[in-house]
Amino acid sequence: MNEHLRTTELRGRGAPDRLVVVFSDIEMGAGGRYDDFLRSDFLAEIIRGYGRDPYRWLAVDLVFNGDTFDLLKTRSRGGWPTHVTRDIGIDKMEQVASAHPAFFEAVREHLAADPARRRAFFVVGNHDMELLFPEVQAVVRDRLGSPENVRFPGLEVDLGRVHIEHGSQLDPLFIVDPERPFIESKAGAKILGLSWASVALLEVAIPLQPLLYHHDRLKPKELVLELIPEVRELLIGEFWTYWTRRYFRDLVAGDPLKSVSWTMVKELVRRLVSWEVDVEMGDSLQRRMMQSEHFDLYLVGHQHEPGWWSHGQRKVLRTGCIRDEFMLVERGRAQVPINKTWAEVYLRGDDVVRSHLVEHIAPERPPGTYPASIFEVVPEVRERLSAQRDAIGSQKDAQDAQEARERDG
Ligand SMILES: [Mn+2]
Repeated sequence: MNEHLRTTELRGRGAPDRLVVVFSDIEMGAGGRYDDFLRSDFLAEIIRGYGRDPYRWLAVDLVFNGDTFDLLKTRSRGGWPTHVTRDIGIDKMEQVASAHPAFFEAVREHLAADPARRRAFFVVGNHDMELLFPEVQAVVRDRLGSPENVRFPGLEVDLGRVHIEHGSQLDPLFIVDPERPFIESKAGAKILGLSWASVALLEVAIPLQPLLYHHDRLKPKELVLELIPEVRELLIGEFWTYWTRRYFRDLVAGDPLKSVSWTMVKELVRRLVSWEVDVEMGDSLQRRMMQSEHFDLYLVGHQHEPGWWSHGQRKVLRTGCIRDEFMLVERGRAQVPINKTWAEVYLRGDDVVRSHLVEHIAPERPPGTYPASIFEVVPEVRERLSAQRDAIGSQKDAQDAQEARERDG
């Protein structure tokens, strides 16, 4: 038959029968000033809203798309162990759950009010990889009243023609082997197979939490480092000590591939601190979206910056974070809370009818849970810097001199 005589069916979508609400990077911690999202009562109210008009006529799925819990920054066993066993995972999850009863209460009520048409999904991110342990999942499920409709799909989930993943698997710093999430320690324990960047954060950056907990929430990162250059110097020095120590360990073990330079450490710190993953992440998802008609919508988080890319009826939505972040203005004289964004996706069967980002003004962070000035850390940072110089000084000076020679020559 002549192709040109074939009809092209006009396929409308009709009214939605399901709403999928997607939150990422809530990063609830163990409470107190180091907790990056204290206002779970605010989030609880948002969740309750999805059980009321005009949504209650729809099936409503809640998807927590990674870094829901900030287990990475939660202390256990008096520090931040890099060998994360099941028991350490349980301990951290219990601490976070105890600090955020309002969140668990709201999700629990949401599911219980219409169990046949409501589900909650917890996708794993790089701050809550512990959720891969069934026993850590059990802690969450238990706090939600152990309903059937709480799901732990792992690193990604597809709901109809919607693909959802946190985004850390698209980030070379945080990618883990999905086939091998657990590894065995020398002592024979089952531990999380953390990425090298997560290990470096646990060993170097997170222990600086008492000093820099709030600076980590500020944007733009480059301005923070420009206003307090001592912070950049401290970070580079700490990572330098860390990488060179590891370098010498591996050198003794005879690994010829390991070599570290001051320039390389500076580059690593720049990547870790200023979070420039935009290009790689955005590109790969956009390519998939444009090249395949398998999914109508791709949802991603991780980068703490909302984004929207479309190609006709298909799109990529990047949700911003729910954790508290602030925009530094007037050379550090003021900080403005950054609005929260998440995604709403309306489906009919497996097809996406429409989707969009929702923006909400940030709830107030309780007084006393952030420093009065971002500059108040300067004296202590300077003190640590001079201790650091004493420890690594000659080595670092030699590298600097070498680099200067290379530049000039
Ligand atoms: Mn993340």
